[in-house]
Amino acid sequence: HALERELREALAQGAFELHYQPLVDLGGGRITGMEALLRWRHPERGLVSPGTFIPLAEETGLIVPLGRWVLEQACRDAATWPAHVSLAVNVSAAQLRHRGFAEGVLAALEAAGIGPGRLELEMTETVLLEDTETNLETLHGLRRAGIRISMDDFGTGYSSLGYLRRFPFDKIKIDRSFVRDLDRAAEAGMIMRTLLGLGANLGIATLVEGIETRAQLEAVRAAGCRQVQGYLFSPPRPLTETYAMLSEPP
Ligand code: G
Ligand code: G
Ligand code: MN
Ligand code: NA
Repeated sequence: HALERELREALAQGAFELHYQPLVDLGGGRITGMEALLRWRHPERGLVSPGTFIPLAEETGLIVPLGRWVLEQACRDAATWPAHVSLAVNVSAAQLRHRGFAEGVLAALEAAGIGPGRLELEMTETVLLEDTETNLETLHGLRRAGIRISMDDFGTGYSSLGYLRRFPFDKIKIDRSFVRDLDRAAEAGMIMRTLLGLGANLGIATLVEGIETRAQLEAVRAAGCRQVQGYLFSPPRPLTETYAMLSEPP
C-alpha cells in the first residue's frame, strides 16, 4: 500500500506536526486547555488532515507508534504553557487496545515533566464498543493515575447514554452537529439543554464543540454551557501561535 509506506516514512522523517485548538471556559473567559490535532506536512499535498490517514494508520497498526509520538510531542509542548492549561489528546481504540498504552502515556508525562492532572485523553465511544474488559481496565488504570478521560463526539454514536453507565467519564464533549441547528430549530435548543443537564446531573463536566458564531455561543451559554471550543475562538494553530493565545483573552 503506497499510502501506508508514505505514512511510515513521514513518521521516520518527522513530517507530522501538532496543531492546537483552545478549550475556553465561559465563566472566566479563559483558555483552560488545548486540544492537540495531528497534521501531516506533505511535500506535494500540503497540510493533510488526520481524517484522511488515521483510518489507515489504525488498520495497519501504525497508529501505535504514531500515537506514541503524538503523546510525547504534545506533553513536551504542554510543558511550555502555564501550569493551569491542560492538554487534550485524541486516542483511537486501536491505541488503547495495545498492551503498553498506559505505560506509554505515563512515560510521556514523566519525560516532559508534567503531572497526570494536566492530561485529558479524548476517546469516542468506539473504545467501549470493542474489547470491552481490557479497554475498561486500562481506562480505569489511567484514571486512577490522575489522568482525565473525555468522551469525544458525544451523541453521535449508537449508545452514547449506555456508555456513560459503563465508564465514569470526566467530561463529555457534545458533538458539533448539535450546534449547527441552534439558531434555526427550537428542538435543537431543547436537546442542547437536555445534554448539558445530563452532564450536570451525573456530575460530569460538559463542553460544546464547534462554536462558530456569536449567536451559537449565546445560545449554548443560555442553555447552561460552561466550556466551549470552536472556530469562533480559534481554529487549530501551530504551537508557536499558542503563546499569543495564552497571553491574551480568546
Ligand atoms: O482535524 P480533523 O477534523 O481532520 O480531524 C479528524 C479526526 O481525527 C478527529 O475526529 C480527531 O479526533 C482525529 N484526530 C486528530 N488528531 C488525532 C490524533 O493525534 N490521534 C488520533 N487518534 N486521532 C486524531
Ligand atoms: O472529533 P474531534 O472533535 O476530535 O475533531 C476535531 C476537529 O474538529 C478538528 O480537526 C477541528 O479542525 C474541527 N473543528 C474544531 N472546531 C470546529 C468548528 O468550530 N467548526 C468545524 N466545522 N470544525 C471544527
Ligand atoms: Mn477531539
Ligand atoms: Na468531537
